Amino acid sequence: MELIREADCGDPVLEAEAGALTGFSIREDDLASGGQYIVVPNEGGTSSISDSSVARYEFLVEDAGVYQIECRVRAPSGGDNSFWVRVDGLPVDGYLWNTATSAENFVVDQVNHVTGGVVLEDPVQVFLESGPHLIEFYQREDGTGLDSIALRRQG
Ligand SMILES: [Ca+2]
Ligand SMILES: [Ca+2]
Ligand SMILES: [Ca+2]
Repeated sequence: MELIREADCGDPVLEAEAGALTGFSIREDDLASGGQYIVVPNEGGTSSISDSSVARYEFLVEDAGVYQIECRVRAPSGGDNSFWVRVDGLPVDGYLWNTATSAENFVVDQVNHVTGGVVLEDPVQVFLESGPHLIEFYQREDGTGLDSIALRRQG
């Protein structure tokens, strides 16, 4: 796992490219935070969670509380805009995060859980104790890009 830096607001932020990456491509982009982002390669999407296609991040939470997972994404279309996301291994099948899309730019979006058009949670909120936490992004649709990940404390 990689270093943790503090955002201006005090919430932890990680660059997507700084994670423990399996099966992702790293791309250079002047518009990306840190100059790079990761993307699911063509034909890299999968129909279920797989340990051969995952990006893992360890966050060190200082203050226990309810958090949202706010990310910068690069998702050009509805065919390039989803991951399964797990927090400390849960849910086992992952939150199905359908990200915001933009043809040209990186956009900020919070992890949600939308299955079969049904919104189960938007945004997902998780209670985190102080200490280390593992957040995993599993490939689902190829072409989906992830730039940075932040934990935003809600209370
Ligand atoms: Ca989609
Ligand atoms: Ca795609
Ligand atoms: Ca980045």
